[in-house]
Amino acid sequence: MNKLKNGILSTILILVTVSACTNAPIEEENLLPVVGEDLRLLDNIEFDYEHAVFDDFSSGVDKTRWYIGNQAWGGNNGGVIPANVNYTDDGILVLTGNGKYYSDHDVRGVGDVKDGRYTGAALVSKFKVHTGRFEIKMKVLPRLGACTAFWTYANEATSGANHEIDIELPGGNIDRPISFENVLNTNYITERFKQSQDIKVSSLSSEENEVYLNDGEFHTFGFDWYTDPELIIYYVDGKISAISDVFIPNYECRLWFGCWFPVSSAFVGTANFEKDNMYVDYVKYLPFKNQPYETFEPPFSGYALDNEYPTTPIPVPTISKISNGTFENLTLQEISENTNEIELYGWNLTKKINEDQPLASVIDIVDNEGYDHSKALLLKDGGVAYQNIDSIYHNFQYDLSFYAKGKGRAIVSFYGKTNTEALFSKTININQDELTLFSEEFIAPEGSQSLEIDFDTSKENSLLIDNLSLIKK
Ligand SMILES: [Ca+2]
Repeated sequence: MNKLKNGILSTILILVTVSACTNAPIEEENLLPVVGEDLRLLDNIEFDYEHAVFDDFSSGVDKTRWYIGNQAWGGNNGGVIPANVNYTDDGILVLTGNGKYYSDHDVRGVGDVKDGRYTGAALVSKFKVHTGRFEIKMKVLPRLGACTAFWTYANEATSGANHEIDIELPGGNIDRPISFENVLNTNYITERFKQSQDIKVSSLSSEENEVYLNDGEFHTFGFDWYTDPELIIYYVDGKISAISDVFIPNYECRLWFGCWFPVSSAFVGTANFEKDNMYVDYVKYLPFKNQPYETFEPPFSGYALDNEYPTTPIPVPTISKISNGTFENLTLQEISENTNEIELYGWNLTKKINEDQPLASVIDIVDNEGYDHSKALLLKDGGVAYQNIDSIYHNFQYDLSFYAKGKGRAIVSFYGKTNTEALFSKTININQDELTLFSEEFIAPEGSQSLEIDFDTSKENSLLIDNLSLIKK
């Protein structure tokens, strides 16, 4: 490996020397690409179009091409499961992640968490891959705590070889804060020998445009994997995001992509959400000709049966960023006398500081009084409910709606890196005899990282709330 690395360095030195002697302009195509440039192939590299793979999932998941993962890795999660794999009429693959506040219990995990929380979805290639260009066009799962990833993987237990190239989001676990402004590019040859690069994508352009990779748009992510010279060139939307020339894999492997829930919050944060999706437009693999690799049969087990593949398309899902806004699956357990705040599947239920009544007297989940005789949240005499939503950035636009009855307030606040002072706040006063629909539009101000919605009521008033939704436009 060092030999090849030195080879690259001496090539650069020779070019610099020659140009210095002749005073001629450096011919760009002879130099290695650099971070921030547009993606291009190294000189004298050709694609092997005959063995290329392109899948736009227009008719769902092709059984001849893909395994659907049904397995878990790491701990404290529910793994990746076939029930979380779907596709839409217009050929978009929908990979669902159920977070910490998932309350439906209509899917079951295959990891050590069984109740459906922390379950993701992944596809794994039945075909083997080696060097070449790997590309995915996707919308990332837009919340912290779920890792959206596109990776090659070959693990050999006997030798300890772990040949892996990863694109992972959100980034920021090295440079902080964890956010969708960053992407993580990592390559391994063993679990220990790896290079991980954490890139703020806006830094790739001199124009300093803000880039938030969870902005609801499709983005293209990929890497060119060379073994001669040993080099991986990672890119986002056609711009080179990172280059690695150490720990370059050379085993044949499988191509994976999906979303999953890492045990450590230090990696991609905490999954403080109910449900959200990753969407995949296409996956592309263009092998390179004449690049050496080790033939290898990557062991693989833990996948869906043929009858577990999705068979009918689903409509494009609408995801509310508010967890459990219908209150249907929520039940209040007995609240002890001196408890002042409880957390219930995304909702923080508390009371005003000067309220002397016990918490159980000022908050409740009530049957039959909500929208269409469903469950609803009841606050009275200083009862307070609030919920935080992460990964909300400058200029993101939302439609907020909810039903309310009674007297109280809703306050929507946008926060930056700390939750001490709001960047922008709006109060919606509620005073209704009947359950009434409230709707508001919001645009996140500059510096936003999160949003909080608070409901409160005052002494001798009560407020009933149901069907909250916050939809990103
Ligand atoms: Ca309800």
